[in-house]
Amino acid sequence: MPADRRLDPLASKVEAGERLTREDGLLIATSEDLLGVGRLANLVRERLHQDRTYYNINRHLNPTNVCVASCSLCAFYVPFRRASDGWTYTVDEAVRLAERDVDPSVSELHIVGGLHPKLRVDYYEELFSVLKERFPWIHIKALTMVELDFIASASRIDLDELIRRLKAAGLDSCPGGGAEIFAPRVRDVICDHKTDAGRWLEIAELVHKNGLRSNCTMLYGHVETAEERVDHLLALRELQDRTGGFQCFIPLAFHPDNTQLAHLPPTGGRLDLQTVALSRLLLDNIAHIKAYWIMLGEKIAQVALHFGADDLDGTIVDERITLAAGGTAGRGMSQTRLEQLIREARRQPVLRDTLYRPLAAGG
Ligand code: V47
Repeated sequence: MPADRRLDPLASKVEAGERLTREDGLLIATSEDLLGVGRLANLVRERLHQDRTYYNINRHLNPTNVCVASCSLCAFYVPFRRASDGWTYTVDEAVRLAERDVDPSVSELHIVGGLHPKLRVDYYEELFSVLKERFPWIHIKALTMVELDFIASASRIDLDELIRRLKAAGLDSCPGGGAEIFAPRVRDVICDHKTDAGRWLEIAELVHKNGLRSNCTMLYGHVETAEERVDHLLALRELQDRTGGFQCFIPLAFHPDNTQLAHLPPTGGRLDLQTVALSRLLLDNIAHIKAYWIMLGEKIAQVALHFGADDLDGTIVDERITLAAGGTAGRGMSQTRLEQLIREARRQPVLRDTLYRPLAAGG
């Protein structure tokens, strides 16, 4: 693979800490020189975090897979008219599942699910407050911008009120899902009828204004172009300039199995690594880039620690979204294995909480 000399001017910019442009982004996204791109992203990663690589001890909880959105990208949902084929937990059932999975070492519950018209604000208020009562130390990272949008309208309240009430009940931050790709052309194909890009960004801004941090994501490797990937990242960068509320970006590798887009091939390691690097280089105002091992697989996630990523996500245990779409990485990983992967990559593991504060290891 010959070195791409067109990256040379970018190297000077990256070394000087200058912001990259849309054209720079396009060059990075389309360059044949994967290692050249990776080297640049690694410079930024090491400037920000040296060898540190973050992970957490977390658990996932999906209160329902019943969803009115029917996105073609998704293998997780059951449509509302076939609700009995899916699951919708009562608050008691959801708390029992959490009791099965949570022990004192777990610092975060990641709670997301389908858009179920009967699960309104009072359900989530009760769920979060009972979970907080039961596990007072736990950080509740729950509900994407798309879910917040839906719950507010199903509950006939405005988003400000929804966020205030959920926060009072125990919501601590929001995950980054549902952003997909912002381009309307792509949304029409992969997630028609869902909260659009402008609204996703507006709600993220509102979440940040209400004092909650959130993450952000991009689902890549389906029908989007390199331009659409770059523009998605630039829209996130622009919002972050205004709010500073995103703490982490997660590139999500599309898994086609059992979706309406099952004819598409899964992503390859090259696109995975180039997208991690592109994200690190363009998102100069977001501190952390997560190589989500469940979607990337252990090995690509590990190598991504040299292509711009500084976080592997967590121990997880019961992940259902990727599993439904043919994910083969497994559903959970031990703390020991996460640390092994990080050390074998010649990086230093740092056990963190959701807000990236280091925790004493050995839990
Ligand atoms: O919103 C759905 C995506 C997201 C598929 O914030 C799919 O820390 C691939 O957002 N193939 C959920 N992706 C996952 C997510 C996430 C994961 C880990 C950490 C955080 C965080 C957020 O997964 C969905 C959607 O964008 N998704 N179906 C699929 N077939």
